[in-house]
Amino acid sequence: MTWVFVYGTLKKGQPNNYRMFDSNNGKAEYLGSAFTTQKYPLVIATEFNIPFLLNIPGQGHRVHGEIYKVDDQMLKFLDDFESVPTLYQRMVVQLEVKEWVGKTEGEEMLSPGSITEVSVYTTTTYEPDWPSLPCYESYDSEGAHGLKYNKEENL
Ligand code: PCA
Repeated sequence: MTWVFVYGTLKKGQPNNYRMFDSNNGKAEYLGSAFTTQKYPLVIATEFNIPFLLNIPGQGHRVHGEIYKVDDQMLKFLDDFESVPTLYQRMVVQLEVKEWVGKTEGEEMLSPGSITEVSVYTTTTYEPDWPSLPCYESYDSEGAHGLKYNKEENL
């Protein structure tokens, strides 16, 4: 089992969340919500309006997202889906817990305010203009930015 922090289209209410609850892809369980302890730029880029957390700590906002526990099959699915290592790279990020609902037996219980380290799909290889794009604290495909995610098939 691996914990994954999602901040983009995999969050609840976002276009790819259902993929984590398709049993053909493996298993995922929502554990809680959190913010990155450091600031990162969360930008929306490419013609497909894809959200990317750029690995530039100290720039942007503390990014809001959700922590899921996933089995090895789901982790493999997500790595393929996110085109690791070309489009995204999975790295560990430090988080401050906001809400915790995970209750699985034997599972660590985290209270709001506690600090944990979790895997996240970030990107270290980006176009030169991406760091100067507008940054968001919490991604919403339907947000006021008008940049609706439009690549449901392949990403
Ligand atoms: N999917 C991953 C990375 C960005 C995206 O759209 C996520 O939701 O965290």
